[in-house]
Amino acid sequence: MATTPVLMGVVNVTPDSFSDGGRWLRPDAAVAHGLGLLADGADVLDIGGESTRPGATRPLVAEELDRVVPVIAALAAEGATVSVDTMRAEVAEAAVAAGATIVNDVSGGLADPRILRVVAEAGVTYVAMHWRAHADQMGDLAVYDGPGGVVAAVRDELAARVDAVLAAGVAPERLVLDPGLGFAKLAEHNWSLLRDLGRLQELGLPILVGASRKAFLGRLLARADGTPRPVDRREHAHVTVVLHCARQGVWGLRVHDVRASRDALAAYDLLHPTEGAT
Ligand code: PMM
Repeated sequence: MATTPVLMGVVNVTPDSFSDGGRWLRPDAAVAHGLGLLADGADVLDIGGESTRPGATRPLVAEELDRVVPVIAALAAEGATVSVDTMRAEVAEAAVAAGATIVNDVSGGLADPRILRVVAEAGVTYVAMHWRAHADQMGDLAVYDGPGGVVAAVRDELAARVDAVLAAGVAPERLVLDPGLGFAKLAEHNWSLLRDLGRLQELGLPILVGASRKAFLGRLLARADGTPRPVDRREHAHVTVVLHCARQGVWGLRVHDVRASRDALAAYDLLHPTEGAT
């Protein structure tokens, strides 16, 4: 029996994230945004200081630390459950010291393998996302022509990360997997992964999905001339993805508009009581 997914509200403390870059760059603006997401019903706040938009260049470690640590400290002090969205061991370490209890690593430990030891030693939850390369190279790697296509490839590549994460000493009950929608993936790959979430769940671990505001939704809703629907006008399609994921029994959803997903899940839980609420 499925339970209502955890809603992870996104706080991007970056100048250039594709969905909300620059809006919450000042610490006080980021903290206020996080508090607003909590009021809207977020279970977790995911604080990130590095944009992973296709083609993005990486911030210096010091810049990333300056962006996220004060925001994490302030939101953890308010009682929020805080996740840090980072690929760097040094940032994960500082974030945990500031109060983060989840490390959300879009590289699944590939970008900076020491992050796995940091997570193991801290005893925090680890989200390992499917990833092939940094943002400046991932576009060339959206190729899945082996048997079973994208779903088999993502499952097998995630299974290899699970082995590495567990070998580093992270407890299995602290591990969450994520298919990494939009990371080295074309729109058709994202839709295939969403349709076949059950294949990823065969790995026996909770699944987090981040579809919110992504380009594949903009393409789905494009104008007749091919112009993608702007980032802030993709929410109806996204909420449908959210309900689909809830039906598949995902553990969590990483979303920008917490209120929209929370409201939709409230109605969904009443309509599907046998699958629903905890
Ligand atoms: N997507 C983005 C950033 N972090 N983390 C996880 N676990 N899963 C995702 O799909 C994911 C992520 C990129 O989106 P954003 O720029 O809107 O934050």
